[in-house]
Amino acid sequence: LQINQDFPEALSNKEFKLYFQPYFDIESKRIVGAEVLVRWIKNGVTIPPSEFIPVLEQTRNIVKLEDYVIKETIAFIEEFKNKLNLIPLSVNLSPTSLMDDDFIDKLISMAGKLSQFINIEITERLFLDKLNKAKSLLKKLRAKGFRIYIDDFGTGYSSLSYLSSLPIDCIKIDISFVKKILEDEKTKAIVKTIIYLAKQLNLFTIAEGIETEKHLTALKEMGCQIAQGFLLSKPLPKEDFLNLLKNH
Ligand code: G
Ligand code: G
Ligand code: MN
Ligand code: NA
Repeated sequence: LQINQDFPEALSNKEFKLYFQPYFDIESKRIVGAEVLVRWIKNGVTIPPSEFIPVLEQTRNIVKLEDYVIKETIAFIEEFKNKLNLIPLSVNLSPTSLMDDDFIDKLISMAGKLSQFINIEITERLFLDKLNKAKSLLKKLRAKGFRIYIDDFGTGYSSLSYLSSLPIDCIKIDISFVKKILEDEKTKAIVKTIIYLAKQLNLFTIAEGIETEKHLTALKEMGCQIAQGFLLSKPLPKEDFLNLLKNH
């Protein structure tokens, strides 16, 4: 596999598939949204995004892939908005795509009013270089109806001093923290503090990587509202995701 060399053909062959991992309101156990996660399925073998996204990010191919993911997500919403009680879908976007003015303008025009069903997941890397440009583009997206989630919160370059000034809606607590909350008092204190801080800033929090009831209960007691993880649901292919929504 030569990731960047094989990419154009893989894209036109539709080897990239969207998976959907729902997230749940902890209190009501209702599905309140789902994260779109792309997989590369080549000759029946699934290549996870952790393998190909960082490589595609070294070139403009990442923008082409994310353009495709956005198109497919919008098509999905179009298809099911009148048939299902639709929930918002979160799409991960890399800093390269977000910093591209043409990409953003296209995203806004393609989504139109469906932007209310689309969340954009970004990582703290976006704020590393061009903080002011990042802020203004997120403001623009929010003004058009998109919601902004910070992914992998606390693992990157987060600075508490700028958190209050960012145009965002939600913080996703990284799986590396969640994994340790039952054994490590210090990690537990950090997670409690993140949740408290988010509340003070009128943001909601999603805990990622919930694998056991114990983790779920601990997060609930800390005031976290929303949970995502294998305990609740794995990332699902489209048909399985639709069945889950139908029966929900
Ligand atoms: O599903 P898995 O655990 O392998 O996902 C690994 C990572 O890939 C996650 O951090 C997820 O955010 C990221 N990811 C999945 N799809 C996309 C995408 O379309 N764009 C970007 N930038 N990241 C993605
Ligand atoms: O970085 P990002 O948050 O977008 O990554 C999401 C990734 O985490 C997906 O690849 C998904 O497969 C993975 N994931 C989701 N839930 C769990 C979980 O409960 N445990 C573990 N280990 N990974 C998870
Ligand atoms: Mn994510
Ligand atoms: Na994450």
